[in-house]
Amino acid sequence: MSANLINGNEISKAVNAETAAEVAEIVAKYGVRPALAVILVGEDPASQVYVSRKDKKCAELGIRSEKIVLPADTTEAELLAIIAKLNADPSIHGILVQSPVPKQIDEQKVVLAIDPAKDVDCFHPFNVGRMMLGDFSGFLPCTPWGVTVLLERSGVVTRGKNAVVLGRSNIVGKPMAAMLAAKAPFGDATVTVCHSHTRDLAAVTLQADIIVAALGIPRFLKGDQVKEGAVIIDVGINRIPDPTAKNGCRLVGDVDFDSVVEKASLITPVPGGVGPMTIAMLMKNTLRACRAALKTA
Ligand code: L34
Repeated sequence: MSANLINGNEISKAVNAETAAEVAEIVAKYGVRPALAVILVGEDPASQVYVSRKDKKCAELGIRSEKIVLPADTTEAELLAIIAKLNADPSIHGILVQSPVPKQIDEQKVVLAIDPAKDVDCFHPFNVGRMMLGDFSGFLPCTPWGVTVLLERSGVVTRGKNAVVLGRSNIVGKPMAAMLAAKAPFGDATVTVCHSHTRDLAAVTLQADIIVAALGIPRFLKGDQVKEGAVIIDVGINRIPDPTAKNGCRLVGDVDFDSVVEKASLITPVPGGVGPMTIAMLMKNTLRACRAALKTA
């Protein structure tokens, strides 16, 4: 078998078109424009790319974006002061601090400082807890939510399937596993979470109908670890050296695409898979934040 591609660019475009229509409706009805503050601390080149993509997508959809770029030596107190100001500003509905932040800043403190009502990343324990308890009407974590939308819009049924999540990070693996296992249209799967201490990984992944790879190791998952016909979602975005590329590097996922494509029925590419969905769902969360502020949700 040679897999069909799940086109994240196309699916995100459809989601974004729905968001743009809802934004226009809110502006027309209430005279309020949804607004997102995106804070970037430092000059990490990958983060710069992601943040400017978020900024651009806001503009395209009619969301006001306030991009705040701070120097790499910004103190924790300075950042917390900026967050406090944004929390208090009723014209700002969503606040996001791009991760990772420089090491003098405690990321957990930053997460706790953001008003849960503006936490469009769904990183705050209040929002994580609410989601874990089965309330999916608030914020949802952008990347896992994007994965569920990719599956749904590709016609993949999760109910009763064996889903394996590779990786247990707070931003992807953990919430991904929770969503796939949830009593919900995008859930009802039997979920196994694998990580660096998993024994005989292939024995687990070979049982999987759906695999979500989010461990941050370039081309980790190989074709011989995948069951014939499985659905493969690659969350990884790794930059590896490539002397033939014009900027000297190339993006690869956590899946060894060339070997896995031969076994899978459906597979997401990198780039053009999960990445654009993360941004599309961030836009949706911003809309939810605005609606909640207007009490129209
Ligand atoms: N606070 N930090 C916070 N929220 C987030 O949701 C993120 N993330 C991750 C990193 N730090 C964060 C993102 O935005 C990863 N991430 C992200 C978002 C978008 C894309 C990649 C990562 C993306 O658009 N990827 C393109 C390729 C971009 C490129 O050429 O580098 C793609 O097609 O996959």
